Amino acid sequence: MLRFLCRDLRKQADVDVGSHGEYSAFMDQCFDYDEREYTYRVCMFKDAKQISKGGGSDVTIGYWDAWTGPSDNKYLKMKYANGATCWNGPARSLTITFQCGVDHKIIDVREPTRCEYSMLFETPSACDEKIATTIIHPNHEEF
Ligand code: MAN
Repeated sequence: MLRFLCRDLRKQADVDVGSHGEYSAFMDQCFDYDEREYTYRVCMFKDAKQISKGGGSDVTIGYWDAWTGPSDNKYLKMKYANGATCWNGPARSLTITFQCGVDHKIIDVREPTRCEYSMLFETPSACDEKIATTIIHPNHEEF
């Protein structure tokens, strides 16, 4: 029992949940988005799936990989990679872009390039960096 607890704690400690822990609320959370053909489900820091509404088995579109935002805003994007391989194509992958908003929810899912999915996700966690900057450095001129 204790061994399992330790393992879970270690697993959580290994995950990068933001420079101020702002994405810790995502731990063990899954989110769904329905579109015409599929439901997309992302389980944060774990995997992402494309679930067919017309039956058929779920397709994994990626496993948790890394934060991939630009160097000055690393926590803007995250990537799920090495999903089920497309016929004649690459392994499926998903990039999530976060935007500051009131709720934790998926706003949109697209497949701009075949088997490369992109998701727009609204969350208060993405507002944190700006807030922290304002509080810690209220007046940049002083520095
Ligand atoms: C399935 C889905 C699509 C993908 C094709 C590629 O139909 O996973 O999103 O483009 O396979 O063959």
